[in-house]
Amino acid sequence: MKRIKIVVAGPYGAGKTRFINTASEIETVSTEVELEKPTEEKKTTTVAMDYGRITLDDMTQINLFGTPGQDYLDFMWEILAKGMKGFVFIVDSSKPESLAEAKNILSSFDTSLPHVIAANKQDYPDPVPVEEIRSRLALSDHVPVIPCAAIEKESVMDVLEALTRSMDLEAASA
Ligand SMILES: Nc1nc2c(ncn2[C@@H]2O[C@H](COP(=O)(O)OP(=O)(O)OP(=O)(O)O)[C@@H](O)[C@H]2O)c(=O)[nH]1
Ligand SMILES: [Mg+2]
Repeated sequence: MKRIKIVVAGPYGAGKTRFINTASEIETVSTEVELEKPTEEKKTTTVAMDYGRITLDDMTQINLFGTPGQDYLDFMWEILAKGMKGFVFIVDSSKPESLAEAKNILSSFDTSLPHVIAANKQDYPDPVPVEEIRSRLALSDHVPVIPCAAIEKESVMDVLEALTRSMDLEAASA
């Protein structure tokens, strides 16, 4: 059995935990704590990591590791990124003002590894379009930007499929 480590990264509140919870076939390991000032949309935050798993076939298992989004926990990014084969970078399409910070965070990841951008929260009213996200993050043409709503299984699987395609795991998932 081949076990492939994929990291799910991105800014605070972009939907990393939700993405892994939706994708995982096992109950996820989470490290959520309640926010001191919860909002209607966000009541908890990740303080260490998320973990979930997906079996592609008899031979391949994807292990998903989610990062915490808060600045003061950024030391966890390098720890979680160790040994990853690729990553999903999640941005919040409902908050255009978060994209500058997203670009900054992306620059601290190894973009020579296979990665895709999940333009998340596309189910919100007036989300930032995919092409604008591409230009705001100054992405190379070969980096896929996939529209996503992490509340839907089909949508998160589209993102993971785009990543496994760019990792050349197609044969494994066939
Ligand atoms: N409607 C909708 N809600 C979403 C989507 N993605 C995430 N959410 C919600 O947005 C909120 C924040 O999502 P989280 O998964 O906690 O975000 P996170 O990136 O893990 O946040 P931190 O770990 O605190 O950085 C939660 O209430 C999610 O349920 C989406 O695509 N659509
Ligand atoms: Mg989280």
